Amino acid sequence: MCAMPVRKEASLPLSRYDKETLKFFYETMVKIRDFELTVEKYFFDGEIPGFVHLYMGEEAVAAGVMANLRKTDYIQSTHRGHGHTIAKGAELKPMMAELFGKATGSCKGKGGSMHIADFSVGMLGANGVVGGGFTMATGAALAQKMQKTDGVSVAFFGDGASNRGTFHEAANMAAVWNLPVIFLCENNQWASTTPYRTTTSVDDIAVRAGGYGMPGVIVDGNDVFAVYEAAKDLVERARRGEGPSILECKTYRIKGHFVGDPEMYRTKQEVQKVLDDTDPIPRFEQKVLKARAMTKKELEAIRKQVETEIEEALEYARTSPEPEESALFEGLYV
Ligand SMILES: Cc1ncc(C[n+]2csc(CCOP(=O)(O)OP(=O)(O)O)c2C)c(N)n1
Repeated sequence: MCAMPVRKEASLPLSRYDKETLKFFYETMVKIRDFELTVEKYFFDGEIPGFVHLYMGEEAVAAGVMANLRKTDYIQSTHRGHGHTIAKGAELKPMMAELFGKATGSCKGKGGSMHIADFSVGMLGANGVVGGGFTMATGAALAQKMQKTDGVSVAFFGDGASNRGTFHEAANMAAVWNLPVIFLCENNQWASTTPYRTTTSVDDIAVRAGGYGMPGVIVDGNDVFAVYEAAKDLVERARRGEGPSILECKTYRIKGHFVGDPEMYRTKQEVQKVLDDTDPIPRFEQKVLKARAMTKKELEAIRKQVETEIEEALEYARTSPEPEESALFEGLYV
């Protein structure tokens, strides 16, 4: 029997959250937003090479999920990977340097935005191949199971990627082998220029969980509390050996598909409406202030500290050396 997915809302009162978790949510979301605003500027200025996809608008997903993960857990990211990398705990200096293509970057300047990785924090890689992460996260989860750790793997993916064969192959295998993997859909309503419903046969991606005999959960992905609580349940059940699941977070990307996208496929009003109504950062601020869970002063202090960190990362990246020509063939399998 195929179970239908469950829709969940945040239900814990804010008084049940400790200060550290609240700070993690805010700091992570603001860090992602500010990091990317900086990246966007320097890409337009011509200092950042390559191709850049921004995560802005989807910050609550990365922050809510990663608050449940340990450094030793694994994540597989997408082509839109800055948010995942920051939230998993990567340092900003080597990250920024990577985007600038510098020798001090986390991948020595060879990965750039779309192929950034940081194994030291369990971030196994962003990926230019849409749907390329499902099978790798499933493989990582197989390793975790065989090594008898209680670690989990999370495969982030977009709504567009859910229509690739790799999603279905990995979901089936993860279910058959009862692996500790969470398939984490960031349904941002668009796959490049294509609206969700044009290419996808169902209203909710999480419906597909039933076809593989695993639980599916749907949350408002712009509410960090809802994401956190739903991810917590699924991560804990995976750690207990109860197997894979799908969590679908309904969200929205507020910038173009890539930096420089003329965005001919949607109106400015559509984007503005999301910014006005559901942008996860002001939403968080309003909620914690209203509940007196954090003060304006505390929020301001976090913003200031993030600003400084990003300035330092930028300075580091801009003043770092380019990779040597001799490094071209290092790190290759031959
Ligand atoms: C296998 C493959 N097919 C097509 C592309 C081109 N492409 C890059 S991003 C993208 C859309 C992906 O949409 P989605 O998975 O919803 O992620 P989002 O961009 O919305 O975050 C496509 C089709 C690609 N990079 N890889």
